[in-house]
Amino acid sequence: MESFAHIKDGLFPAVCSLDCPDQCGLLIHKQDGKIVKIDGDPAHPVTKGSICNKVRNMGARLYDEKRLKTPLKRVGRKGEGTFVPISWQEAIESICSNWKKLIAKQGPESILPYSFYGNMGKIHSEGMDRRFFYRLGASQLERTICSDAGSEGYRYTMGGSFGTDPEEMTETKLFIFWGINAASTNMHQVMIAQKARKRGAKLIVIDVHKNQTGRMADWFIPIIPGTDAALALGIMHILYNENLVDRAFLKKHTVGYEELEHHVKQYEPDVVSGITGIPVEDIYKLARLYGGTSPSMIRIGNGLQHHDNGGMIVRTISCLPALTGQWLLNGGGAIKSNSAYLNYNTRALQRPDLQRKPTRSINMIQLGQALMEKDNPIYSLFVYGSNPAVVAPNSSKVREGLMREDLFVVVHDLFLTETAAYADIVLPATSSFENRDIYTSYWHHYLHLQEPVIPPYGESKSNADVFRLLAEAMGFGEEAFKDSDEDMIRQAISNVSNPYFPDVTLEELQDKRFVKARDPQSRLQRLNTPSGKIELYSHKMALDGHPPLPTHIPLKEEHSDYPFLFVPGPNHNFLNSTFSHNEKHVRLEKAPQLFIHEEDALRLGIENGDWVRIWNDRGECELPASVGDQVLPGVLVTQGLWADAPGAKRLVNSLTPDREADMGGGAVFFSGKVNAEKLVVVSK
Ligand SMILES: Nc1nc2c(c(=O)[nH]1)N[C@H]1C(S)=C(S)[C@@H](COP(=O)(O)OP(=O)(O)OC[C@H]3O[C@@H](n4cnc5c(=O)[nH]c(N)nc54)[C@H](O)[C@@H]3O)O[C@H]1N2
Ligand SMILES: Nc1nc2c(c(=O)[nH]1)N[C@H]1C(S)=C(S)[C@@H](COP(=O)(O)OP(=O)(O)OC[C@H]3O[C@@H](n4cnc5c(=O)[nH]c(N)nc54)[C@H](O)[C@@H]3O)O[C@H]1N2
Ligand code: SF4
Ligand SMILES: [Mo]
Repeated sequence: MESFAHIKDGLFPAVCSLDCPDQCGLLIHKQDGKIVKIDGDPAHPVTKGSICNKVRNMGARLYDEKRLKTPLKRVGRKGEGTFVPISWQEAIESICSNWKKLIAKQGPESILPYSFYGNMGKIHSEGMDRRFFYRLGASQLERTICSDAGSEGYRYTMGGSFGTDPEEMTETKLFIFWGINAASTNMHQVMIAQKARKRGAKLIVIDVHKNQTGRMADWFIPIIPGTDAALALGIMHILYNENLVDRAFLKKHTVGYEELEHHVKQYEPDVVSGITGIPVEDIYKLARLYGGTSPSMIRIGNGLQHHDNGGMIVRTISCLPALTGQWLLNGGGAIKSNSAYLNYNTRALQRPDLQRKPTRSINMIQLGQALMEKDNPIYSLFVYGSNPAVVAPNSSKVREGLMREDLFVVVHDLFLTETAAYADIVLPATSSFENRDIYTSYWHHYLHLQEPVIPPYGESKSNADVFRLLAEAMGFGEEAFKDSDEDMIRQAISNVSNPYFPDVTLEELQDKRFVKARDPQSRLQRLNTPSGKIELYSHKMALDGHPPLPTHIPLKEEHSDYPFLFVPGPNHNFLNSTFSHNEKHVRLEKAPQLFIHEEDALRLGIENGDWVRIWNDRGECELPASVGDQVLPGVLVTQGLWADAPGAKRLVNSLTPDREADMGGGAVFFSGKVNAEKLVVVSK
């Protein structure tokens, strides 16, 4: 197989490995064996040569002095961050001798893997690791932190993560960005909309924060957090009442359109206005614009499903395009995630058959609870591709768990993250540019190949290599652990049952670099819902304990003494907590801010720039205020998962709840409540 790792100079193709919908094609410039510049690949059909600043500055991260070069062993207290270098041999022996003892005494379920998508490559994020932990018999991890509530909600309506192809959106006349900060989190979606606007298309943004994306809209609609289902139901009420629905489409392609018509009568615009905070006339204006413009496309974000009712919100919004028959139009419809077009052969890659008996599974958003559990405790945690001490909700509890003296923690990462500071053993990871892997976007429809562009940094190893070493040291003799990355790619892309997956060999992929999923023209003919149609009424939902029709369900009432809903989302220059340790990205992002409405600020005596203490039963933060009309009264917004710093209290997840959303075991980062006061003496 090809590898560019040892070629000293030149221009090499690559793909962005970050957990970002755009999955850009990249061109890597090398001089004297080092990456000197990263550009977009103009040949990529969707991202067309433009990339974000984060990855333009990726070189600073790859060659950051702080990058881990060798395995480390902790010598200081847990959390303190004092380590000494050790050899790989010592590291692997220490992990395996510990695990062998645990397995003999406590059973393999006392070991828990914890990972997410710091690198989206299939082989390295959900390949050899899955094989290893299946074979080990470890507890399984439910990877729900990102989008599971909304994905399940969307699935009830549409049968799976299938939405509009961004390449069709040149035809779109009306874009609704609903709970997505696309200017930061899906920049090519914005570029497509901006191009369409030049030809007269309109852009509406519905959000709880008038951020970068809201400010560029033709119409920004502020909404009270967690009330979006009510708004969608109010739109449906008007669409039915004013005969703006496509009855022929509804009859042919949906089930439950009559029940829905009856059901939405209760969502009178004045009722919906009272729930959402949106004026009645705006609800009419929005419904009429939506009902009167085709093709229209709703880009459903991740933000609005990080709520107690997030599954139902996405379920409800995803019914809208059917009402006006958008799914038959080029550039019409909706997209939450398009990941299912590129579902590959997961059984062949992940080998669930290696598991000898079923094990318990633990929801990753409840890591703190799981680590503090006295019954059948977890005695070892292996973290890779994730930084749970910062990204997981209720982080005080997570850190309390990580402090346990009897918990053996291993962290595999490129940096000594906040989580790694609690580890007994730290392993250095390669970056994605040092590996071979395949990538599938969850927004556009392309499958990509990445060949190694640079050699491994220091003594770092890829995820797959670490699990191969561990398998060998544990004495796992199965052939599955001898497969190379190349073998695994071949297995993942052959015998794929998904009809949209492209018919492609590794050689063809090598030649072309990116290959598109098959055209989903007949999408409506093979919907994967129980009825095979779009389910406006879902019998399956009733069986699963949900209202079968789209419904507004209020957020859980936390303490009534905490008056503010707290929405701590991602920021522009980091990717979750990635880049929060890199000087260049921190400089670009400057500092965190707490957006507060001027009425609330006035009442609390807070002026722009004042430090504010926010707190609840879980924890507290101190952030500088940005006073204005960017958020509604009663809402506080901040952006970014900032790195720990001495004296700084900005770990936003110390305030977020770790309860599950209504569907998919999803996270509810944005449904927490806090109190706020002006801070007179800043502890920083
Ligand atoms: N620059 C950058 N890009 C990223 C990331 C990053 O950290 N930084 N993270 C990546 C990942 S993993 C993901 S999942 C995506 C997430 O990216 P998005 O899908 O954009 O999701 P969020 O930014 O979490 O939230 C989107 C918006 O939802 C709003 N919101 C919150 N609650 C509500 C509500 O109840 N109703 C409405 N209408 N809006 C609400 C927030 O104010 C925010 O503007 O981005 C990816 N891309
Ligand atoms: N308050 C709040 N919390 C949130 C969110 C929010 O909006 N608000 N968003 C949530 C969402 S949507 C998500 S997806 C999660 C994301 O949470 P995480 O998945 O934990 O994402 P990152 O913080 O980017 O951490 C990824 C880590 O993987 C490491 N890494 C990168 N490549 C590799 C590799 O090849 N091998 C190994 N071993 N390590 C690698 C990186 O260095 C980094 O430390 O955060 C969630 N947390
Ligand atoms: S982070 Fe997103 S926008 Fe930036 S290069 Fe990667 S895929 Fe493209
Ligand atoms: Mo995410």
